[in-house]
Amino acid sequence: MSLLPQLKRRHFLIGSAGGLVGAAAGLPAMAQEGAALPDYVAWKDADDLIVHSMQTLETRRGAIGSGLVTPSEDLYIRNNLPAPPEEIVADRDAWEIAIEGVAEPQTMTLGALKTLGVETVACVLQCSGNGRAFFDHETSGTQWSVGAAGNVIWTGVPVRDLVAAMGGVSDGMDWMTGTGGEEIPDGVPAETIQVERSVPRAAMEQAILAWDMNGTALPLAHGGPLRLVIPGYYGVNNVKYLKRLAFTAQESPSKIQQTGYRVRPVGEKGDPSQPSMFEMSVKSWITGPLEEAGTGKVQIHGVAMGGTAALEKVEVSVDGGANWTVAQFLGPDMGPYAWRPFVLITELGQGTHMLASRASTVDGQVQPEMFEPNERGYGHNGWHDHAVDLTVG
Ligand SMILES: Nc1nc2c(c(=O)[nH]1)N[C@H]1C(S)=C(S)[C@@H](COP(=O)(O)O)O[C@H]1N2
Ligand SMILES: [Mo]
Repeated sequence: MSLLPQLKRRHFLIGSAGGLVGAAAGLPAMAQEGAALPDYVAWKDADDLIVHSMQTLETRRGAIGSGLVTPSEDLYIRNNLPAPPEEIVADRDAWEIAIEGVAEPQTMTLGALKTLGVETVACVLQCSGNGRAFFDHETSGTQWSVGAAGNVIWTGVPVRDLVAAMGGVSDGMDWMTGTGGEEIPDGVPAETIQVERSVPRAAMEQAILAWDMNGTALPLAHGGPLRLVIPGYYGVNNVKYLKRLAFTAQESPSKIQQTGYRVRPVGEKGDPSQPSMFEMSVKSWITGPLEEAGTGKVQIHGVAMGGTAALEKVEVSVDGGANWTVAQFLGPDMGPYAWRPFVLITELGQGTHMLASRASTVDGQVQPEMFEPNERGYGHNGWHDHAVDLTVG
């Protein structure tokens, strides 16, 4: 099985040919190439997406390109539970949300919420398991390569404004807890499957309750009518179909909080003492060209994110990391939580070149070469595994 890591790292992610190599080698079916889009996301761009399952769709690496904003049609999908029915977005302003753990708790409609304040923020939405496919050990879960991430513009009410309108957070409430609106089937204990996540209370400073994404009403598939968005935090904390926002003394008792999304050594079970997938780290990856290019001038494109801090620079290597050149950012800076497309224009001779990118933040974080494995394959930002082999000639 010594071929396995090689295949996973170098070949399967690059389009359908790689998928066939994987299948022929008897690897588990990682992507249903050509599978039709599920009904609830039928409006998405099938050509730009890999359908891993009904609940998990990934943006193709090449489709990311130099996209400053990820079109909604291309944005990945990750549902832990089946999405709620379309009815919940029929009358958006009638959607109700309970606000708890504040001086004056109340349940209010989305219509009323819209009167409390509004802000627009651009941020990366990224699944904790983005990059999971690059680990050498067998990881359970969707084998995402780079496309469980997108840069999205959200509009909604700042949680700060909401809290201020309700007399402030009650004493001792150290956590901000969001509860998803999926229906829990009868007989199933809610905490076993409910998407309920708690984050440190300080995250309320940048969090918003969003009703609009990329300039249109938030689609059901991405959490409409209302979603908790926490810029700088991994996807799972951005609770969709938000029905409750509570400031709580403890972390949620839900399984997804207590044992899920916990970083631990390979082979170990999740438990609440381990680090949770909260803040994202600095990361970048090449988005093109991915397989072949002609000799001469080439534009090497990619995207880079700082996680919670602004980017300082992105460097690109065309020789597997021996030499690095600072790339040029493309387009406007949309703030510390957004990603920035970059490009390096260079000349390449015939042969195979290993293209890599390495991002750094203004506060000194640098994307590492290697990333230590962890049981569930969370948080991979190692530049080596994210590199691509380009054949020129
Ligand atoms: N209510 C609810 N919120 C949720 C989820 C979910 O299944 N239900 N999945 C989480 C996970 S793991 C991720 S990565 C993101 C995915 O967001 P997207 O489907 O809009 O891309 O939503 C998060 N919020
Ligand atoms: Mo996720």
